[in-house]
Amino acid sequence: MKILILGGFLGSGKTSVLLQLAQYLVQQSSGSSQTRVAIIENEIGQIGIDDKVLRGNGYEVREIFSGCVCCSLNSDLISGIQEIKSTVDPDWLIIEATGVAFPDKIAESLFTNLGLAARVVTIVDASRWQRIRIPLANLIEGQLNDAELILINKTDLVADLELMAVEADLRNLNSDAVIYQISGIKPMDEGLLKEIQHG
Ligand SMILES: Nc1nc2c(ncn2[C@@H]2O[C@H](COP(=O)(O)OP(=O)(O)OP(=O)(O)O)[C@@H](O)[C@H]2O)c(=O)[nH]1
Ligand SMILES: [Mg+2]
Repeated sequence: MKILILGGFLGSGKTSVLLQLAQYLVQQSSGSSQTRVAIIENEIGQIGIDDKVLRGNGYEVREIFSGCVCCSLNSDLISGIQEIKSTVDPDWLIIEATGVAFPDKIAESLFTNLGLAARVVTIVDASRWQRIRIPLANLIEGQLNDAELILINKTDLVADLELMAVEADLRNLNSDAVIYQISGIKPMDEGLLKEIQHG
């Protein structure tokens, strides 16, 4: 079971990316062996995904609700993941973290509690970056920790010069990650989807 954690601030585009990625992974299935993708929506408030749409498309959907960001959310997640592993045991598990979670902490907790390795992909809303960068510095910077991929989203809403500034800022905060610019409302580049698939 390959595990991917999608992190990023509220409304940054996690669900938009997740749906495209899940669809891509299912479509990559070869011959008789269908690639099975399970999704965990670790939401605080609204459910971002209509599970009725997803069923019948080869997805397994899991929704976990919690009012608490750190502890109870974490324990719900861990037991939810354990259950998915022992029942569905999908090829892929994609976890959409809440917009106020630290995805690296989730990865750490998965490893400590279940011995499972997870990769972190963090999505950044370019159109709101300048506004939240300083006021939410702890959260924003923490969400970039250990991200192997950073997707700068909503590039359609931002001028090139501002995008360059956002990317430079991100590069300062995480010098190891591969950074892509995307627009979650458009079809994602196949090269990027492959990169996420193969790491
Ligand atoms: N203009 C524009 N809108 C986008 C883009 N990506 C996502 N959106 C819109 O932004 C809103 C939030 O996108 P989601 O994919 O739901 O974001 P999210 O991170 O899952 O949001 P939460 O789960 O609520 O934290 C939706 O209305 C999307 O249609 C983009 O690249 N450009
Ligand atoms: Mg969402």
